Amino acid sequence: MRVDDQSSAHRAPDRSSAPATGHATAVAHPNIALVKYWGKRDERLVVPRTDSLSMTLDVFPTTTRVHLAAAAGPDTVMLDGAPAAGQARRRVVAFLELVRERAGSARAAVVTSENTVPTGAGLASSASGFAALAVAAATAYGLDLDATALSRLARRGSGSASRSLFAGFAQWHAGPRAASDAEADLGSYAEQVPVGALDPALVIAVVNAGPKAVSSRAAMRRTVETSPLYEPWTRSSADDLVDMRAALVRGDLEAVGEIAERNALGMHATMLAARPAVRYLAPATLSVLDAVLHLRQGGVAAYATMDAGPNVKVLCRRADAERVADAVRNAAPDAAVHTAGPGPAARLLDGDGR
Ligand code: 2P0
Repeated sequence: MRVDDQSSAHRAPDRSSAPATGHATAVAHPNIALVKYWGKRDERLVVPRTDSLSMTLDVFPTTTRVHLAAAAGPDTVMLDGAPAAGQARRRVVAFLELVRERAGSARAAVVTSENTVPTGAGLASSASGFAALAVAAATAYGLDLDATALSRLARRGSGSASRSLFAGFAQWHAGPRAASDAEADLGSYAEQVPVGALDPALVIAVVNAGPKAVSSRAAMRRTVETSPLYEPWTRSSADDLVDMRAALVRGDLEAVGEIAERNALGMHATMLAARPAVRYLAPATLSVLDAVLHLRQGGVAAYATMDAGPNVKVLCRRADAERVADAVRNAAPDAAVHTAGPGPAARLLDGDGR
């Protein structure tokens, strides 16, 4: 299966001759937003306040298997070899409930998910996780969904997961202000965006792989409710989105990087102004930001973006990635440094619907 063949990549396989066993395995990659998602319009439906735009990575895939039990009962959720507990388990079970409701099924599921990204490190394991779960669960429960419908479904698990369905670059639409829940749900999905000649790399500096002190879900809620900088950021982010799409089509890496960096710093400014402040940036983060400035002063196109954590992702040309990685290692000697390029769409590895 070709990774860029999005029309067929997500469809359940032909079940006409297969036994109805109810199982599927899917793989998805994380994505890093260049125009950020920060704040919801609807918490339950996970509809965002603004559009966002991301690059899917070719590293840190999540592989998720869903196997249906014969009857109703408690779901089993295994994350990285251990039973999921608390909030992590509740989110997966709530997602399965949504799929069961749509499929008209009561069967319990056994979910086994293996991450290769450090969980909770601001590297979007929830994006790859819920994208892979959406593809695997939809297939196992016999829903025949196209990429757009899978994107909407993945969104309900975690907003950024809506973008991980797609290869390369994807825009997640907030959708129009809607009169009903059904309309709001339909209007909010991601789709792949066209890109000109661009050979980008993201050099990822993991300065702290531990779990974050404040979840992004709680942090964005606090920002929306209390930050006086939030509304102005949503307006400038709408402009950033338009500029970003144009820069991507032109293949203008400098412009893509400048827009991504200003959008991310603006997002962090909204959090710093929340009450109480949400501060994810650590001393090592700022050291890497200094190194990025220094690279630019030396003529290397390098631009930083940070998510809900202290880690830094530096956008650059692939040809400059080694040099950028060396500069990052010098600036943050304790950081683990990875280099990623644009990655593939989420896809089904195997599966038979119920
Ligand atoms: C993003 N982040 O656009 C932004 C930038 C973090 C900072 O999407 O509540 O885990 O599950 O929808 O998707 C992280 O938030 O939040 C995120 P929920 P999610 O990538």
